[in-house]
Amino acid sequence: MLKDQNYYSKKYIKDGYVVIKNFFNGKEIRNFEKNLISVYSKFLNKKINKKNIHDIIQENEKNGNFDDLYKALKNYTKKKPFKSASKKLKKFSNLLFNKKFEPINSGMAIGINKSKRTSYEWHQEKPYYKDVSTIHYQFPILDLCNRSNGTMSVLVGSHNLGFIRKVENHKASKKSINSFVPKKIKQIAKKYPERFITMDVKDVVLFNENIIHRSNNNITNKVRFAGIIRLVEKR
Ligand SMILES: O=C(O)CCC(=O)C(=O)O
Ligand SMILES: [Fe+2]
Repeated sequence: MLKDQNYYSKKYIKDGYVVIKNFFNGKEIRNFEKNLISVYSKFLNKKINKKNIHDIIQENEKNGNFDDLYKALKNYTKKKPFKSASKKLKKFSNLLFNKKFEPINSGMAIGINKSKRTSYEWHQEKPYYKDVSTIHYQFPILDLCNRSNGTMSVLVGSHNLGFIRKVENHKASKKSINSFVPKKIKQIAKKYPERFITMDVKDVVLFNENIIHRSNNNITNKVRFAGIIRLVEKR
C-alpha cells in the first residue's frame, strides 16, 4: 500500500513534512464527499451537488453569510469520515514514530477565489498548541490541491527553528482567520525555500508543528477543500 516507513520518517525529519500518496481508499473519499454535500446542503439551505457546491459557497462568501459557512464547516469536521480518518491516521502515526498519538482536533481549510478571509499567512501550528507535542495532517476533499487553487506552501526545513515565540497576530476582520505570523518572517523566508504541497485526492501531507506554512491565492473558480486532522502525543 505505502512506501516504507523509513522513507516517510526520514523525509519528515529532514524537510518538516512529507506527502503520503494514496493513503485513503475510494470508499473513504466517497464518504468525505457525501457528507460534505449533505452537511452543506443542510446549513446553506440549498440542494447542493458536486458541481454546484463551488458557486453556492462563493455566493455565500460574497453575500457575507460567514456564520452559516462556519457552522457548516464546523459540523462537517465532526462527522464520521473525520472520525474514521483520525483513527487510521492515529494507527499510521503510532507505527511511524513508535509513539502513542490521539486525535486532538479536526478541521478544514477552505480556499475561495477572491477571498482572503479564510486564508492563513505564514505561521507555525505551535502557538495554537503550546504545551503539547502535535503532528498535523491535511488532505484534499472533492478535488486535488495544487498551486492554482491555493494549496498550502511550506518553508522547507523551517521546523528546525523550533517554536518561534515572537509572533504578531494578523486578523483582517472579526470573522477572518487569525494567523500568528513570526516577527522575523521576512528574513526567515529568504533562508528557507518555499514549496507548494500538491496532492491528488487520496493523498495526505504530514507536517511538523514547527514548520512555517501558509495558504495561497485560489485563482480557479472552484473552492479548495482540504481536510485537517491533528494528533497529540500521549504522555
Ligand atoms: O491549507 C491552508 O490553507 C492552510 C492550512 C493550515 O494552516 C493548516 O492546515 O494548519
Ligand atoms: Fe496551519
